[in-house]
Amino acid sequence: MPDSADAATHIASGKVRELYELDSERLLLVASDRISVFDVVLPTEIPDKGRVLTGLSGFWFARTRELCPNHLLALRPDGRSTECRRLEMLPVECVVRGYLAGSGWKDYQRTGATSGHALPAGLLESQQLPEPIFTPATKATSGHDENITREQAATLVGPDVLAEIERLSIALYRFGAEHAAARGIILADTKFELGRDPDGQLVLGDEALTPDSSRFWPADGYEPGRPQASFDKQYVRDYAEALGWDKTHPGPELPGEVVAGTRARYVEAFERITGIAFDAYLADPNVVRR
Ligand code: PZK
Repeated sequence: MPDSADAATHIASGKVRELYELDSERLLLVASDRISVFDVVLPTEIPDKGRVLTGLSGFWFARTRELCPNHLLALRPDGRSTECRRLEMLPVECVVRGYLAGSGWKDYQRTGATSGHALPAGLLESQQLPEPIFTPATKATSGHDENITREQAATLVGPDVLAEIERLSIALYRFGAEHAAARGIILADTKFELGRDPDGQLVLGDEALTPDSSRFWPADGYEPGRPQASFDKQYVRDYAEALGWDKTHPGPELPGEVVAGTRARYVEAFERITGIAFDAYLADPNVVRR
């Protein structure tokens, strides 16, 4: 357990994060340095990856609070732990897609639509959509996200809440994508998790607009008609594929140069997006909130 979670009760584990209870109203979200590729957590960690993701989320939370209130209370001095308000999370994952990738591209190829959004014919893989679209999902029993229809989402949260989380999600995505684009990063798609505070207000929780909750592509070299390089994980994917790994557990150990190159890409994403030196974040994580 991280020092910062001393005396806190562990309540959940994600693939690369841990969640602790601080008291009845507050949780501690701790981002590890674990990395998952092709849905498998590798045995080798990427130093500071958890700090980069925590700092990026803190940066976005500070800058989007007028668009949507969020759960952030404080960033701990370790740079990887977020104290947050405990929410009643909604059973719907709020995915926004600005580009056609992943399951959005798969659904489009099969049906010409994704989550009920009829799309123009002839779109290419990775192509920008005419407008960002909201494509809700749920955590399936497999632990994997599964796209659901608007009707299914409306059944889960009600039509009024669905309309509101769609509006909030698209506004947050547009803000993030515009900011990232100005810094040479395409935010292809992203997933938000919203919940309700004790007053019943909708609040943004979890991590937000990070490379683990989004597809970040370098704008440099972007070309529709093929899959795009991942800003953060491409060295790891290339290395793992070159090994002939079959993408099942356990994943391969990473050599030092792949670790160093990948860490550098995470730090570069942090510095490009925030405009803040990563060393300044390490010295005081709350620099991202000012
Ligand atoms: C919450 N998760 C996902 C994250 C895990 C699991 N503010 C909140 N209030 C209530 N619940 C959550 C949050 C947040 N964030 C988030 N599950 C519940 C998750 C990290 C590690 F194991």
